[in-house]
Amino acid sequence: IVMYSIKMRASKNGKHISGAERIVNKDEIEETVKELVRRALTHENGTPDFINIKIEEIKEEITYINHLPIKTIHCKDKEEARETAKKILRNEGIPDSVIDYAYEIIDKGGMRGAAILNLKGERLEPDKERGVRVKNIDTTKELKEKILKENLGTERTVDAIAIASKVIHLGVIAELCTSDNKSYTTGYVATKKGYFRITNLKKEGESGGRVFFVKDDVDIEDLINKLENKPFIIK
Ligand code: PML
Repeated sequence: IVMYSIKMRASKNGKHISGAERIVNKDEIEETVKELVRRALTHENGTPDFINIKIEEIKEEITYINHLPIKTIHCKDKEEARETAKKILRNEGIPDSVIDYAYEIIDKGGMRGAAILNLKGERLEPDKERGVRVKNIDTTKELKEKILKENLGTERTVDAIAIASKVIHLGVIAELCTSDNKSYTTGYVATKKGYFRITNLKKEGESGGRVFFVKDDVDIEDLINKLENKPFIIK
């Protein structure tokens, strides 16, 4: 059946406030547009003066994959949380110096997308200010409900599990993420072993960001093209 991608982005005075996307069938378009407009208008970052809604038929075949298993690790403070994340990343063969560089990048904040680091610590994303944005993804209703009902995570987890599951499926070794929302201090590390939510991965008031760790011999153009354009539904 024909599926449609619906993307929303909202801004104020040219500054990004919120964005979201869905992949739905024709019958769900109207309702989904309504839901996304509501999301734009009620965002904690303020009321937008510009909302863009884009609806496109998806021509490419959609890949359906299972979500990474979700585990929450409770840490008492940022120090413990960072050490916990580091251990998980080390287990995937990522050198400490590269992990420290990733922490610098996410703490600096200000990127709309992700930085991409290889194991030598080289940054591979073409636009270092903006980073790479993972697009053309959605989760099934069932997965959304499961995460919220079973208290596996929050609304933010629902969006993040889609990104993490897609990037790991495409061969990214690991992802490190903290929220760009100043008051949301739970972050995560994702590897092929799972999506590990880590509490207190940053302090209240701090910036956030995303880093993807990739192999040195990665075909970066192909990877970025798939991260941005290859449609995935996470179930
Ligand atoms: C979690 O699962 O609670 C961590 C989600 C971090 C999401 C980052 C963001 O705000 O986009």
